[in-house]
Amino acid sequence: MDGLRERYLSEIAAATDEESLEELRVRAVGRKGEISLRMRELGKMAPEERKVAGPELNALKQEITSALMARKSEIADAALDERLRTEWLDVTLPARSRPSGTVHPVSQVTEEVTAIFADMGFMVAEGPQVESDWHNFDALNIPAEHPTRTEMDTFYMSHAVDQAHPPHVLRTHTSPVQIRAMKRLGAPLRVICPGRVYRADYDQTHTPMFHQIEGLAVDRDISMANLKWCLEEFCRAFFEVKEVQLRFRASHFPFTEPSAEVDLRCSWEGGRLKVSEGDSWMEILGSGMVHPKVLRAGGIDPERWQGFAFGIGIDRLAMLKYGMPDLRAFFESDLRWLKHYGFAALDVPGLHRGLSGAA
Ligand code: 2NL
Repeated sequence: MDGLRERYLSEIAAATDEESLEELRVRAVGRKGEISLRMRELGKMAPEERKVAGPELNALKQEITSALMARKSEIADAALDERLRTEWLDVTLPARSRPSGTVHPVSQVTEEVTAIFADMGFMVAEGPQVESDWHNFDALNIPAEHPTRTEMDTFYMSHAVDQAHPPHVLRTHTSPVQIRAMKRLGAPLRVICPGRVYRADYDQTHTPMFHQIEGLAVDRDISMANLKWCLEEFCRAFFEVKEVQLRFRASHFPFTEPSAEVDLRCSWEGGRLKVSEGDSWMEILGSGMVHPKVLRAGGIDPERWQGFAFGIGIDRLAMLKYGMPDLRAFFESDLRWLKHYGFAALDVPGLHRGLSGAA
């Protein structure tokens, strides 16, 4: 018995981790452990012998069990000490002053415009940037011989001329997203579609990729009056002014009839835009009543439904609102420009507390 005691106590003292301690416990006092087997042999002993050996074995089992527990907490304490020694953190180090990335003005303005129209009940939809020419042109009543369809203006994905499979294009406007929305959701419908669009054009005021937002509202008796109210509300919210004055100028687009370009009254003082005062007019968007053929292409019966639509260039809107003079700088990824014109990442535009956070 003494030998047994010595052996286990020294093995327990020598153990350095929880696994070997557990292995020891099973071997000594587990159900099939050495001490348990000895206890089972008590039955075969003479009564006087058993009287001595029984309590002794019980005491030994207790002693080993508490030695195991004591050693176990020693090991845990040592492990914690080691973690405290190695895994420390200097909380007195100065914090980083602010995140260094910024939100691009195009993203900011996209968020602002979608927030305004979402507030008027428009849903936001997106679609592919590589489109079939049916979605980009035919469905929008743009005829096969229309000049915008030539490679002078449109980027084609392939030069293969195959009557059965006309090549896909980089979408030249976000209108195809609205065609898809009409087909998917039917009427009535209010949808706003922001995104990248592509045209083969590059000079001081044009980049081959730019950003557009188009809006579409289809209902039983929607009119130019509803369009005008929506656009006025939009301009008041976007430019963060009490009143605006809009001028509708007759125009032409294949996908709307009648069509109008919309100008906003403004003044330019010292190169800085002032909305709703002065004698200048600035063109901000194109709009009109959706052409019956376009409704039909979207699977909507033009005898029962009508709608208005508009298209806004986001990049130009951003230049106007935030006073950025050169469009090409938008896409040069110059860190100094991004820092200067970028927005704080956590200032999400919403109508509840001043659209751009400037108020
Ligand atoms: C512009 C002109 C416009 C539309 C876009 C549209 C879309 C559908 C049906 C009818 Cl699905 N129209 N979009 C309508 C009028 C003008 O954009 O000059 N944008 C900068």
